[in-house]
Amino acid sequence: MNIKNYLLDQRKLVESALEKYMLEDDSVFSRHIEAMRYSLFAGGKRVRPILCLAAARAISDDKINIDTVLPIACALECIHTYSLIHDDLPAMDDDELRRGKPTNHTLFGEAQAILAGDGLLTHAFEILSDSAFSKIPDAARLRIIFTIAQAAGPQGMVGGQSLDIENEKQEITFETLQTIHRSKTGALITGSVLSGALAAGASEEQLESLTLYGNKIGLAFQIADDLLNVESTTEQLGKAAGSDAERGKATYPAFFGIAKTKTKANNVVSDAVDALKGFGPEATPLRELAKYIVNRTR
Ligand code: GRG
Repeated sequence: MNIKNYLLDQRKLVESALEKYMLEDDSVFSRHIEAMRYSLFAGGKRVRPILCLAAARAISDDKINIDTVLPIACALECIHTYSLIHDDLPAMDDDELRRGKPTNHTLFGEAQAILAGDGLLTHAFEILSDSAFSKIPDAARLRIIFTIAQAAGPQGMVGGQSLDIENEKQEITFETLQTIHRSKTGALITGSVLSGALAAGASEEQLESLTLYGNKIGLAFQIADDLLNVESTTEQLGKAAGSDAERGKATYPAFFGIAKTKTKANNVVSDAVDALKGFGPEATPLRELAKYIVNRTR
């Protein structure tokens, strides 16, 4: 399998679905919608929606109608984009560059950027709960909504962000670092995998394996992000490089050094691939995505 071509293909699929499920900026709310669209279509890697689609295919490759999973994939990208807009605000990381472009608040102002994030988060749940968007049975849809809300909320991504901010410039234990990674970054990644699997009718046993897979790739993703922050340039990343050290953030490289961190990242990816041993060739994209997550260059 050629992961490069696969990613290009899947990104195209996600982009056109986002066009379908995102609002047009032609109403009285055009400034707000323009601000949401600006960040949503600024060229993200679309890792979370792609994981969601790949997990659905790993459960039911031959029977799944991917059109039923695309609204979920789009909702995940809306939530992820909101988190980036808010993360870049002066009150948080105060960044000027994201996805290679000026951050939302530098163009639209802080108030509109906060609202763009709020709008994207809320619109995600509008997409997920609108029965017109999806043919998934209501009981499964409710469980998907719960899974995503839990992943994005106070005991997931938002909680992790709070913990991260609370601990900035402080000596923290490795255990706290792991909790921050698991919640801030890992929760939405695992939620993306699980929501796709639920849409395809996964069994409890399959969900258990995919939870382990998601937790491992979530950790691998954050370790890779920490490494890129040290080793890449702002130009390559499309966001500020070297910012973790500047802010005195605890990271894997800060704890273990670069070489040991790379070994750890590769071990975590092997664990992720092992978690899929109960699956056949239909899970090949999930296995390749795990490797891509640590080998990516941005
Ligand atoms: C509720 C006020 C308020 C703020 C919430 C939750 C939150 C702000 C921020 C946390 C989100 C965050 C920055 C997580 C770190 C995860 C991470 C490495 C994000 C970058 O993801 P990529 O590399 O980005 O997938 P692209 O641009 O490719 O989509």
